[in-house]
This record gives sequence, structure tokens and C-alpha cells, in this order.
Amino acid sequence: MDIAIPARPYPYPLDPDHTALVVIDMQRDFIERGGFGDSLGNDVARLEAIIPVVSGLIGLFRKQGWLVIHTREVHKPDLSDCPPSKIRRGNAPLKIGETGAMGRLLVRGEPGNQIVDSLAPIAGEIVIDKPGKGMFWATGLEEMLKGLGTTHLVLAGVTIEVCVQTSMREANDRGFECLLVEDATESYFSEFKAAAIEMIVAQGGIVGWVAPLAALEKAIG
Ligand code: TIU
Repeated sequence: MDIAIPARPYPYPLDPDHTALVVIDMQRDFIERGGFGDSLGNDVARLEAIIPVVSGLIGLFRKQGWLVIHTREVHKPDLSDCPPSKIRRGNAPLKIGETGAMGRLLVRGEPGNQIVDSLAPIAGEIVIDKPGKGMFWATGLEEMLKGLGTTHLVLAGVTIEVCVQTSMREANDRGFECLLVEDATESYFSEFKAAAIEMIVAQGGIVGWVAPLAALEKAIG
């Protein structure tokens, strides 16, 4: 039986047998000083602040025995999966593949590419390495989720204006019922977070639903 989660624009019908949590790109590259996000000139402390809420959300799913999926934005060491346009983009002092304080930016296996310690995946959880901003491009995730019978996705992670929003829109187009946990996601720009949330819930939930962690905790227990 579905669990009704109080949400915007109306209650989200969470199907406990077919729901997965997707935690997007909570990796050091975006959250700690010296990484890719910092190199782009962003205030990474804004993102670090959501770690306790994301941890609480992961804990809720683990307690229920529900699937937890983590993603990372990652490129191969030879950057063969990174379009030259992506490397060229911007005026950052360090570009993708160049070496910063946490190793090569956005490169597999480097210290900066690890999920922050307090949110580290545990045995049985899935880690998806994605070369794009969206979680479906070149990952096999759609086939994996369909094979598991997953129909509902609860989303968290960073950043809401880039990888989270791209992934949620792509999931919505693929027929997944998506709920974004609003205090378990963050932007480098406060106005972008507010706008992204309004874009998702507008027009009757054109992209999906939004709710705070407390709403899930109260409804699920
Ligand atoms: N720059 C920025 O806001 N985000 C990214 O580049 N990737 C993700 O959002 N993960």
C-alpha cells in the first residue's frame, strides 16, 4: 500500500516496494575546498551544510531496508568519456583532469572523487559513476532500475540546479514518480534553489514532488 507523504504540490504516493533513494554526487569534488566546485569559484560551505540531513535520509532508507543508490560525476583517467566542450568550458584556474588539492578534478579513483566519509556507501548499495550531469547518460541506470521494478525515486544531493535537476527531469521523462527532499539538496546560489523547487512543483508537479525530510520521517517512521 502506498504511503502518503505530505508534499508539494500534493501528497506524494510513496510505494514502499518499488522505491529507491538516489543520492546525487555528494563527493568531495563539489563539497570540500580545493575541488571542482571550489575551482569554479563557488562557496562550497553551502553544500557541506546539508550533510547531516542527507545522512538522516540515508539512515531512514537503510532502516526500512529500501534501496540506496549513490552517484558520482566521474571521468576516466584518459578523459575519453569527457567531451572536449566540457573540459574547455569556463575560466576556472583548474579544469577537469588537472591536479588540485584533492588530486585530478572529477577523475575516477582520485581522493576528490570519493563520496564524503559520513555518507559513504555500505555493502548492498549501488554506486553509479556518471560522465554527465544527468544520471542516465551512459550509465545503464535506467535498465537497472527497470530490472529491479523500481517505479518511484526519492532524490537528494548536489547541486540542485545542475546534476539533481537534470537527473530528476530525465527520470520524470522515463516515467519515474520523483520526490525531491528539499533540505537534502543544495545549490551554490540560494536563489537557484528556490527557483528550481518552484519549477518542479509548478503546473501540478510538472517535474514531480518536493518535501522536507521531516515529512518522510513522520509518514514512514
Ligand atoms: N557545477 C555545479 O553546480 N554542478 C556540477 O558541475 N555537477 C553537479 O551538480 N553534480
